[in-house]
Amino acid sequence: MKKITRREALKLGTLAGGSLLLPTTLLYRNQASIAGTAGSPQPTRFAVKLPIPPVLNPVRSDATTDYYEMTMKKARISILPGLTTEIWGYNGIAPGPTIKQRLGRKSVVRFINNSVNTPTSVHLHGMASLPQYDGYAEDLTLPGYYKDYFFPNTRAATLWYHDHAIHNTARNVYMGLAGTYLVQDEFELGLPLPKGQYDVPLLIQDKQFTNTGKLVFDTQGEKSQYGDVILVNGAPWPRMEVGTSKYRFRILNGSISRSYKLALSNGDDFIMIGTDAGLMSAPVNVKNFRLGMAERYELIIDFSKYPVGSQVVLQNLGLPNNDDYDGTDQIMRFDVVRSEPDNSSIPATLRTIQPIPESSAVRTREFRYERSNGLWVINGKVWDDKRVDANPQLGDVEIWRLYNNSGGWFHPIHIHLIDCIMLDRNGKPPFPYERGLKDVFYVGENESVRVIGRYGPNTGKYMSHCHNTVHEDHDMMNQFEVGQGGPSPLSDPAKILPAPSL
Ligand SMILES: [Cu+2]
Repeated sequence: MKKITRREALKLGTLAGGSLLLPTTLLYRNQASIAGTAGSPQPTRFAVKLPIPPVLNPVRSDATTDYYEMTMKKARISILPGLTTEIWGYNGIAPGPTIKQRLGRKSVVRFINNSVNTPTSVHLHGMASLPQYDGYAEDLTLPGYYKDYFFPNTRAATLWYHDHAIHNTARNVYMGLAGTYLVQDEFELGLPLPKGQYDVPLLIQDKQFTNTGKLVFDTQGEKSQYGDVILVNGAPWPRMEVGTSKYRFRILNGSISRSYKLALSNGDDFIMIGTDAGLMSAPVNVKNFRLGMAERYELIIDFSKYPVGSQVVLQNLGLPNNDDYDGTDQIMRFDVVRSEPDNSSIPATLRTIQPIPESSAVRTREFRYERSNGLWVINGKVWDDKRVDANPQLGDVEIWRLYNNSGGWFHPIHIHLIDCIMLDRNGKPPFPYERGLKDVFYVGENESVRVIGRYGPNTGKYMSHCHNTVHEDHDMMNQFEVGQGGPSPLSDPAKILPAPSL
């Protein structure tokens, strides 16, 4: 990632013309020292309670399938105290409602494009959906129309749904079009891990606001979108009241361009239990971990070790190039407020993950991610929906080497459809916490990673791209085609129908 100097960061802000009328709960950073410029209004940290997005109920269910409905619409909500902010949200909230599903049941989600005034495409990130339900970038649903998406729920994992419209993914996700989608299975529910209110999704994002509360979307010339306010589940630097128990957190980086290096303020360990595609084979303790955009990690924090009255801050140690703003070094705070028994435990073995031996790979492909002549390119090329860059046959095991020769940028690379295992990073073993099934691979500055995966279970065209969605939009994305003759990734136009009047 390119370093942003403080001066450049301040330039992203807006003129502080209305500063005399500020709500008293907001402070404008550097207001006194830098005449005429300011960052976002800065709310008091840890003042608001962590919101938990509502779980969406199906509109109906039958023996095999649950049917859901979500409407993408503009809404004005309060994010910063005393100000209102226009967002584009699924059902008018950001993050959108959580879908909770069981392995093996099917979902049909009717995504209605109502008032966002832009074409949309919805990707359920982490699901092996058929090509026409995978949120292909050109498979657009126009305002006033809806599309029914079919999701097979074949993996127990923390997934997320978000917009994937060609050239506008970053803006649409930034404006709020993202939400959590959980799939659980009987096996996992049978483990003694923390459950119910002790199983908490944390969707982390950074945003920038004007002094009137408007979201600022500025990619600095199609490079990156950074914010100076950290939101968790939509609330700025929230506080969560916890008991003396173990909690399971499902952490998702839903930011556009910012990665994090998370740690606890008391120096204690996280107990990592899951990666993008579900539980790891065994828990592993780490002091901190790197979290690229779209990556998910599941972890346990054991608050039974702390006396009531303790406060533990979830910190962002950042990366060398990631120290652009004050305040982004903190994410949220946990306040231990009550003593309670804890019946949960962490099994030494979580699940069996079938290894994919390197010897089973039938070929290796190489993908170079770089900036060239002002464009984000893969092997020198920008996105072209007519071009296919890899054609594994159904069931083939392939090794992909993803590499980044630049010291100035990092690229979290997302491969749709399949889950892979990282073989190595710069020839060395992956970090202990990333040794699970994953669909996003953090390719850091001057890094090369090798990932192995089996292509299937579907045939057809699927995208692969950088999950800095600004890079993805302009145009660090390509596609592979599994087997031959799979369905088109484009919807049958007859199946995109006018939206019901609302
Ligand atoms: Cu990138």
